[in-house]
Amino acid sequence: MADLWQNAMDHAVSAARHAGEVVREALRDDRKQTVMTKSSSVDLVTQTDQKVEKLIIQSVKEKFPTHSFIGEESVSAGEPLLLTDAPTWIIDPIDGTTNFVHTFPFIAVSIGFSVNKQMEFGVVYSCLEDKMYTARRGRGAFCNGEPLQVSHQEDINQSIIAAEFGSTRDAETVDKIFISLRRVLSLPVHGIRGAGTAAINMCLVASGCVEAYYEIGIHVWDVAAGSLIVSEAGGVLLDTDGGPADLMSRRIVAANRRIIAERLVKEIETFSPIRDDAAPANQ
Ligand code: LIP
Repeated sequence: MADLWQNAMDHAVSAARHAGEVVREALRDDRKQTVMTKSSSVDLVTQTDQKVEKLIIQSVKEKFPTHSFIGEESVSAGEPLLLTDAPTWIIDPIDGTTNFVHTFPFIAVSIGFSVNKQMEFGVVYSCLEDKMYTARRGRGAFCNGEPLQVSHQEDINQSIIAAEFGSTRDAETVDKIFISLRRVLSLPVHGIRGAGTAAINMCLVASGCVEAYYEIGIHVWDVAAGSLIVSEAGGVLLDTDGGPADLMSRRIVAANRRIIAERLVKEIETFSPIRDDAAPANQ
């Protein structure tokens, strides 16, 4: 069976690389992308998101016809968001769609793969950096074939933390986001950064570039692949309430060390978006 998952991972890398070519070509095309919105006026989607997801799923179905899929744009179009024990591809065709629309240069294709609800491999391709991040369960994490190792820093006051503002703009949520940011900044930390894509933020943790990343409001497709890349690079994953990470909870803390993760959790004003496995279709 391990050979089969390796075959599947090799296909995921090839599909992500091809998807990256489609993304770069779309960026070079002067014709204005039609930008649509989903859950809010700032939750963006384009035809390229939809085209890339279709290309990935179609290519996988040809090789692995019995496998299941959870794709951001398929779910948005009404497909059920159901993670079963079946081999399941968890796909964000363009993680950082807002970056894509504004040509802000951090755009990722994220492909996670789970069996029996356990991540078996994760692939994140940072299209404009040409960085292919990969991890297979129990076999380490890599960027363009070079091993990844999280930072050894254990003092949060000597750390950089990645955070995002998300795409929810109601006053209550915005207030909680800023309460967390103010508390973290005032620890103090060396800095707060955000790539604008959960997947690349998690790869930055895995690469040792930042000590931790947290966010509330992400979806399973944003973090599935990155979660394995972080853990295989020696990092830890928690829920923002300090409990065990739950990829369906829409909350994540990814850190280099548990001491950093637990210290960060103390500063986060956590809240509970509707879970991915509880949301009606088209959410
Ligand atoms: C994005 C996430 C990011 C979050 C954005 C958006 P998308 O995913 O990667 O962490 O802050 O609001 O959800 O929508 O670009 O695939």
